[in-house]
Amino acid sequence: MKKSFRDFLSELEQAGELARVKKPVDLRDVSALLSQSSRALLCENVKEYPEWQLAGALVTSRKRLALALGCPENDVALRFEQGLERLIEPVMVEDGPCQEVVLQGKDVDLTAIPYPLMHVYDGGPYLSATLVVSKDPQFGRNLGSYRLMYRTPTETGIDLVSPSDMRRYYQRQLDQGKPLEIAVAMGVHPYEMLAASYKAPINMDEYAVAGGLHGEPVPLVKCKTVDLEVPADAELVLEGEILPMGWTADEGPFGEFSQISGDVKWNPIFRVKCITHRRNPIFYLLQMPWENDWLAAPVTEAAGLRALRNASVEPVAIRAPVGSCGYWTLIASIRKRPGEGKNALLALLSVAEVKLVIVTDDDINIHDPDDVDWALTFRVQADRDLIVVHDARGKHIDPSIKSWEMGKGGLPTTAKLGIDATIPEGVPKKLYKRIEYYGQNRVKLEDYL
Ligand SMILES: Cc1cc2nc3c(=O)[nH]c(=O)nc-3n(C[C@H](O)[C@H](O)[C@H](O)COP(=O)(O)O)c2cc1C
Ligand SMILES: [Mn+2]
Repeated sequence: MKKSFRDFLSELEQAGELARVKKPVDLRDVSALLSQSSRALLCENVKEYPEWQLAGALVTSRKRLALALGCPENDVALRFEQGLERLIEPVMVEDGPCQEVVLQGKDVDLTAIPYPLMHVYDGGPYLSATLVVSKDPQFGRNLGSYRLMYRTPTETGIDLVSPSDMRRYYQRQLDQGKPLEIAVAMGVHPYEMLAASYKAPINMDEYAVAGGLHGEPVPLVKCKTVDLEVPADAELVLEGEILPMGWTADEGPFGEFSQISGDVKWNPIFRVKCITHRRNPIFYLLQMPWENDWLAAPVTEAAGLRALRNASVEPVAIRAPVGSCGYWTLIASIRKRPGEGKNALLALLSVAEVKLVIVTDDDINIHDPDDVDWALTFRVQADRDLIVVHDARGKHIDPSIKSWEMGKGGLPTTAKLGIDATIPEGVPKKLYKRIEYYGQNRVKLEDYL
């Protein structure tokens, strides 16, 4: 059986990485509780929402990310890449627990779902652990993760500013004055969250990526009111359409995955026609920035590995540091042939909106920031080893690109920097021979303690 969201919670608990909160919790206090917890939390008793439990802080450390992916901590990127290499198509099933309860018409009420205001200054409560399904007549089915801001009991905003497949799907409907149908599944396994946030080519169905990560097909059920399919084992699903109104409604502010309290944006509105969920569902509250950043890292890293291999450069390790939100920086070590430090920079700078890339040789442990600093210190000559790219695609929420100066719907650009911290061509490797201690292999400290 494919692993579900609940299976992941059990795995966390078995690894001692999940705490159960049994005392009744006021929804308004959940955000602070999650932010203080070193473990994942499952709130079993949410005041005024007797049907629901609430889970959060599930993937807020490398350890729990590795647990989600079932691999050692430093192998996360390689494990994700493996999943991408064995795409497995989903299967349709007749029914699933995500439709045990079906609410339509007057029963559609977003206030019945326990989702609190998360960050001070947010424009409203947000649904952020979303797997959003859509379809395009030409490009087929698509998954993405998109946040939804509460507006009314049947409407939310949707953040659809950055260039993405779904933004393009929506634009194509909008050009014909039509809405875009979407289904939003929440409480799905991290593999499905990762697949949704992976930037697959536009004509690729990301359910096959989720299948590849699971190693088996994802069972899907047909939605009740839209022509879309959602994971049968999801906790909660919203069905409806993004209205053909363009980027005209204010959405935000939101505590962004950049750690910054973001600005108001202009976005369309999502109208909910139907809500389905499990009996006694678990609501997944995904807070910014750490949970988003840890989920973003393997996606950025795997895209980097692919870019390197396409450029016929051999990667050894890669890391998207969580300090750069798992998104803006890539540090990679390679097995270099002459000139490939620069080839690697060019390949990695092409990944999404990555704006800083550091490339080292394979003797550098890129998971150790001190080792990276050492390479930067002794292998870089700034007049030779930097590449600066002007006016590449940027991302709004980076304040340094001044996107606030642009009008509604505008898309910003950014400069990109690559640093080749591999041993320069012509400098003998032996000049980097590290210190060895006399007797190092013979003498054992434990024999003396
Ligand atoms: C938790 C989470 C929340 C996200 N929220 C948004 C969002 O609100 N807006 C957005 O444009 N991208 C968001 N992303 C990134 C997109 O999901 C990502 O770019 C994805 O590849 C888009 O898929 P698509 O291009 O196939 O539509 C989020 C990612 C994660 C992991
Ligand atoms: Mn896509």
